[in-house]
Amino acid sequence: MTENQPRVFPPDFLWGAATSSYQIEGAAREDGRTPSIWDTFSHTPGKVLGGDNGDVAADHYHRFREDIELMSGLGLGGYRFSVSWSRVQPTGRGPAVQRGLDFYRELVDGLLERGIVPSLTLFHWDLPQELEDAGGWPARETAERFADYAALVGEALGDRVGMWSTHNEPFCAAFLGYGSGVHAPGRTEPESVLKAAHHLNLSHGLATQALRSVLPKNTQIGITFNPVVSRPYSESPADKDAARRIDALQTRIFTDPVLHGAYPADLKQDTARVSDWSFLRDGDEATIHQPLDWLGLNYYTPSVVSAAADGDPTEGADGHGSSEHSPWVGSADLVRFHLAPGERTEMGWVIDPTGLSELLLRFHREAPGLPLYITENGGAFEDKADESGLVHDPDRIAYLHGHLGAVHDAMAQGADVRGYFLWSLLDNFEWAYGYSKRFGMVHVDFETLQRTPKASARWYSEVIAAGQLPD
Ligand code: GCO
Repeated sequence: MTENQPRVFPPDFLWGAATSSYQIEGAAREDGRTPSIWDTFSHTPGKVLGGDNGDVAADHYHRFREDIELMSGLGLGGYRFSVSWSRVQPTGRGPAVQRGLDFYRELVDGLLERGIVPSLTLFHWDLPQELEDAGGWPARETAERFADYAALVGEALGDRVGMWSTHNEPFCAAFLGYGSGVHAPGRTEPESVLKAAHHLNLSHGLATQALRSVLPKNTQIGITFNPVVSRPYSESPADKDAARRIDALQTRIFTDPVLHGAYPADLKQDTARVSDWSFLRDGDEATIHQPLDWLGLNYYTPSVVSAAADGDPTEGADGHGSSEHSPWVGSADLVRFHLAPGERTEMGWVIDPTGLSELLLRFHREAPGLPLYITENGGAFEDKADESGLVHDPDRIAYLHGHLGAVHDAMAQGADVRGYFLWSLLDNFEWAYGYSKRFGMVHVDFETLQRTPKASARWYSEVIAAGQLPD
């Protein structure tokens, strides 16, 4: 793109917004829904800031029609949501609960009536507690139960949903749930992390096969990752190797088997102290390596990594580049995360759109011909409302402007990017941070549950209508 040329997006570019079931639905015990691991975790004292939980959240379960009107009013072309497994299959086994499926049928029909493309994610971390009690993702059987669940949802919604994702960020489910313990179920077992990662991969392959057997042939099936943009703190060999380790542990542990059909050798070497990988059975990698129709990439911030000097505090990460004092698995004594200089969001994540271009171009090269979607990108900022209740959020607008510019840059270099889902449609339950961090382009008053579009929603709506970025 030469200077001063408008940054125009293709007319069929899918402009969307994203949410997830536990973060917005509420209705935690209605119509047959049973506790997920996030219900258990959020009700465990000390696990979530302020003791917040998703019992009510944004009450999307009861207000989804209002939310669809909001989306339509903003001119959104797509809505990425996830299905609550324990709402549609309460024990994680056996028959589906029709009232649970009916909610998603009504949601999808409402979206289609408004010309909004539903993008369905089967799993966004809210595992039925009963399956966790039986071992959770470290247990191979959970992968098999996931395939059954996928078939149930596929049979119920396959006639009206064309875009499916098996998982959202399996890294977080495995590493933060079973390693650092900052996410549900809050376990800190190094080998369980690797078993969970593998069984999440295996469940993706099994579920993709199950979906292919019940869905119309032209259905688009993908998966969503939050690959690390892992940058060495210096050019030293030790720091470069630390960046490689994190790339293996956070990204290639998922993308290599899914995209290329084998786990990376360096990962197995790096984790040999923790596991002999005997949980990996013959044929598993071939099962994981199912043909994909699209790849979802979530991006917020890059990571800066160095070798841990002696006595460095062991630092982990929350999956998006910031560091929290929590043990890594397999490399805890080998890497240190640094918070890069620069402006940062309320999450402490440095704002650096170049990482998004880098990520898109990496997978454009690594998986040529595979359509890419940014399935999450956005920022938490300290929102202030004026006397009329309108939130003026120039920081969020600047964040979105910069990152959409990075998307356009990558597309100008050949990346086949088909759409962008802003995180998030609504302020919502931000996991261990509870409701203290607001990512929504629509403000939610969690007392009254009133929705009020922020200035960023109007800005995004104008970008969608124009099909191009303002200068
Ligand atoms: C993730 C999850 C979202 C988060 C968002 C902000 O990417 O971690 O998919 O549920 O809320 O990313 O952290």
